[in-house]
Amino acid sequence: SIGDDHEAIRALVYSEVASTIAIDLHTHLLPPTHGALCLYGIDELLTYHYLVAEYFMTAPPSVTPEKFYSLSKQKQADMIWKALFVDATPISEACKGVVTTLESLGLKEELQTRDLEGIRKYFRQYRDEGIDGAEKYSSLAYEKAGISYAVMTNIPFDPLEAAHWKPKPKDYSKNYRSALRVDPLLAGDTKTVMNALAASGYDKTIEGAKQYLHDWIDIMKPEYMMASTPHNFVFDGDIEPSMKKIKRGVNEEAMKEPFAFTDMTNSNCDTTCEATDGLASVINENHDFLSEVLMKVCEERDLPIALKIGAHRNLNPELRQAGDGVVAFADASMLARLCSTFPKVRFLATFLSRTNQHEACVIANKFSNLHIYGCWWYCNNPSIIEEITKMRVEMLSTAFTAQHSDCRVLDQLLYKWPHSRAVIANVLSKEYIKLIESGWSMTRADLRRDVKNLFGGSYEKFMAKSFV
Ligand code: RAT
Ligand code: ZN
Repeated sequence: SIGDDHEAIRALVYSEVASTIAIDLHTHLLPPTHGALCLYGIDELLTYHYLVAEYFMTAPPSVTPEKFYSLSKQKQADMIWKALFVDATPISEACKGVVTTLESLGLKEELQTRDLEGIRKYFRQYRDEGIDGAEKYSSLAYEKAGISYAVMTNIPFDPLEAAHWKPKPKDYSKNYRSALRVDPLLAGDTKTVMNALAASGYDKTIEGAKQYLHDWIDIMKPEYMMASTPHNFVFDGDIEPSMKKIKRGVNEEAMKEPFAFTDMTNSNCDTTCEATDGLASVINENHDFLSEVLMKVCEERDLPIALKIGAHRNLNPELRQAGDGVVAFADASMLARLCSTFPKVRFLATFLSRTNQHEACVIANKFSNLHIYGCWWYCNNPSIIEEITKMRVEMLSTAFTAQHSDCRVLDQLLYKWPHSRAVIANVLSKEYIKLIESGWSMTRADLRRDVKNLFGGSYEKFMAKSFV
């Protein structure tokens, strides 16, 4: 069994955490067979939306986002490199990530000399080989990061992406698994849903919408369904079925918030909005996509739904993807209502706001159809990962998934995972030291089992459960 020497315990925990093969249960990575949608290389790394947002904090006012986005990706990357890596020290987490990534690829000298062209040259060896090069690079990234597979985000409502699934795609690498992303259904975005149904020849009815999902499930074979909730999402599950004019979609009060949304009627379309014109008789306000379509299909196919709760889209619309933000505090009790209203459905959930994390642990402790995962986006910073992980271990033991990467660019696996592993190992070693000091004896195999659970084992056990 493991001795009580603190340094030895730390070393053991670090080594187990560093070597465990993890599952990355939510990313935006797409396989090399998706062609240009498989993002990798320095220009993609530098134009990651976290870095674009950071760049605009101090960019000269003459560089408007519109101007910036009209430039080639390479030119955008040049500007970000100069501003954040040459004229400043890359000390933020997103910048440090680029440094860690390049270091791990062996580009030390290029880093020392700030040689962006040299870095580009390195990636050219893969680019020049087209899909084969991308496959090679992809395998390298998964192996170096110690990831067995990453779950993608597959959006049928996005025509560019959908084109890669119809006709049926070639087999893609086992490093990738799919997830069917259905935000418009949860947001009550009637317009997008109706357009998608019409474009593929489905009836604009609840049955048509269900069939649409069933067919996409047959095509994509997803691990789970997935959606992020709009910031003003409400779910009042306890109201009488007869009064089921469900308060889905948006909260009127929240809509009066001081932010102006250019596309509010698009993405958070209320039941009364024009998008339902001519359809109101078919799908009306008494139906709702969440209960009648999404939850029903999750039950019928025994598929979990992964929720990302608390994003405030378009905080600064000019910045496009880089302009999405955080809502201070989401109504986490909504998650408890979902878990109890739909007991046959399994929910995976993560919250964007730091202030929701404690409540999330309490809810996970009460509902066995809920699994908490990862530290998302603005919480995916070492200081916050540390406090969240500590709290989760204290409240949930190892029955949660410590991290997911949310990578959009393949190379990011090479920093997001080592950064998170270091923080998690630090938290765990302190907990094991306390436990061993208080008289518990344990073996390295016990430690290995725990670490495995936190990095994907608990997720797979949750995925193997069924309440149907
Ligand atoms: O973290 C991110 O990259 C965000 O932009 C979101 O896409 C988020 O991860 C999401 O899946 O909604
Ligand atoms: Zn994401």
